[in-house]
Amino acid sequence: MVPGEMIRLFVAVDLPEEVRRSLVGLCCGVPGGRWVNPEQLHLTLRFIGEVDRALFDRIRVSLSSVVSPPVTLVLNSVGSFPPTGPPRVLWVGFQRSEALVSLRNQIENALVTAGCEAETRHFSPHITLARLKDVPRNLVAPYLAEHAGFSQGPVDVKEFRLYSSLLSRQGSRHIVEATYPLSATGAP
Ligand code: 2AM
Repeated sequence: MVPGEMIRLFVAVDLPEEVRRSLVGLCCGVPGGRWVNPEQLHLTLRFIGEVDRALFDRIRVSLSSVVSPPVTLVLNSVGSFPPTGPPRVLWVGFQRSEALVSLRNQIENALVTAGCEAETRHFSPHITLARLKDVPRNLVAPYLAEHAGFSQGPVDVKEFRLYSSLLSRQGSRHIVEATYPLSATGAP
């Protein structure tokens, strides 16, 4: 990073190859959908946004204080957002996991300790499959009906990552900035 430059960050969980492969099977069937690149399918735990070098360094260090056992996730729904009006996002959702919420809360505390502003938005774990623009709800309904029975897992999550995101006209590129293991004992 050059001095004065800002970096766009988020914290996420990556998915095992076999899960991503099953998600790729969901990535078609809505005309006009901009489907996420299969390598970029992930579960965002916290979007941080643009930060400067000093805050970036504090975030990297602070996230290493997160102590959590591995988390088991079950993917169990396919939906769209927002609930009314034209749909903008197609997503896969998860069975509620207290362990995931606890991990997310620890990450939030670590980020606030580092100097980030607290997140006020509700945590709604999902994997974005596609972004939609001007796609009417009646084109999305058959897709949602077709995939209503989707489920995948359990999936063991053994680490989370700090990512940077480079935006360009071709789309975004995600770069792993740090990886944080989850361990039952708290030791790496
Ligand atoms: P999404 O999964 O809901 O699309 C990298 O861009 C990740 O950060 C994406 O997974 C995206 O969430 C999330 N993200 C991007 N911009 C965001 C914003 N303004 N608010 C919340 N999350 C955002």
